[in-house]
Amino acid sequence: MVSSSKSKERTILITGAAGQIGIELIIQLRKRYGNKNVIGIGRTTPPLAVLNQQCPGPFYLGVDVRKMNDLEGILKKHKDIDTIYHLAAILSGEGEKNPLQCWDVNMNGTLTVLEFAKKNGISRVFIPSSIGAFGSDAPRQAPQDCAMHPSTMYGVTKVAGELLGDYYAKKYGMRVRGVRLPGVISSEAMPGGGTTDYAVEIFYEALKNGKYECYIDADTAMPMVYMPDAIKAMIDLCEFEETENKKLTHYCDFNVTAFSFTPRQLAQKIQLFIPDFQITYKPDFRQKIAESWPDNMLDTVARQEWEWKPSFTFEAMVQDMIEKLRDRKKKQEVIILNRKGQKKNHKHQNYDSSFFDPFVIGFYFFASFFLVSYKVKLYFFTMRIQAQQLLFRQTTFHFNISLVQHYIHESQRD
Ligand code: AKB
Repeated sequence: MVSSSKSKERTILITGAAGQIGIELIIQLRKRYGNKNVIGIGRTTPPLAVLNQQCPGPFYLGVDVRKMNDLEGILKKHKDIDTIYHLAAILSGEGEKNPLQCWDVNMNGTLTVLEFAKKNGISRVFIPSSIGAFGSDAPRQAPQDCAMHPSTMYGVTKVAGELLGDYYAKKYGMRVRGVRLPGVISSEAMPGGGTTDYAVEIFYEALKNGKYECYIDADTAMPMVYMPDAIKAMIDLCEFEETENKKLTHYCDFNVTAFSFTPRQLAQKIQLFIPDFQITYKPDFRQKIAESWPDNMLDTVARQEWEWKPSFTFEAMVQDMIEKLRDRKKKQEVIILNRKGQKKNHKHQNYDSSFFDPFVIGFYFFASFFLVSYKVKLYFFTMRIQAQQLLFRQTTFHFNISLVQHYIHESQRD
């Protein structure tokens, strides 16, 4: 699926590797360079079960990209790291809820990763930017080069991230590259905290409940790309070898997109597969963010300079998403034998396939066993305490009686 062929051995570090893009990038890179040569890191979220099912390999949790020591700790274990895909970031919607945290994670994370790479001779660094880098003064069809005045903290960090990457490329001769991604639609991991997330959620809700309440207005257009193409863009640009005749004129800010649509247009395409699907609209704070972004991006420079070309059209993406999610839903049918030994099909509503992993089932089994035995132990413990209390009360009672008897006896003697 990625057009350029594997040319060299690599050892690759991916930050934010359990995220929406990270999980699919790590799978593709492991298929290409070998499981043990692609190292995933994240802070708190463990990767989906699909990663271990398809390509098990090194993955470290509890690594903070803002901390040089954390990154050096990983380098001590994997000395040959020569490439970094830095995906750890807080997205636009979440960033507006907590702008300072967004600045901290996105800026200090990017700066630390670049410094870490420079200090340790890791010359290839890929840092994705976003449509969010544009502001409302950009043309509705945003060209490659125009004034960048974003109105979100996420956008501010994306423009600054592009400039920082360019700086390290020019000043230190490092191979820092990046694309401005539009909304990314994917069938594996859910996005989290973005403005374009609706374009993924809608598929899950359409298949699960037949309806969706959209937080973006019916006619607000945003550019989008399907995950396989987004991954292809990232790997292709990172791998692109410049020659005398083919030089890149940009580093970290290539516009890349596949199509643009509104929620209404997406709902109409979904209705071709699920005719009863209903969409309603209840715009929230993300509507303002969406309005401040261009309707589309012009990616002619990426197409000319490193031959970027998406393979999924809007229609093909919708069909593929529906097929993939339907297929996943089918595989999650739990087959339960009834008393007569006949099969009974129960559709499981949860899309997270990890729920049915043998490992997870084992975990549930042991957890229930421990809970039950703990409860039984607690029951006997309470019974014992109650028995002891009874014994104590009885002893005190007898003691008191004998005391009274003693006094009566003494007073009679007197
Ligand atoms: C977001 O919505 O914040 C991201 C993006 C377009 O960068 N998906």
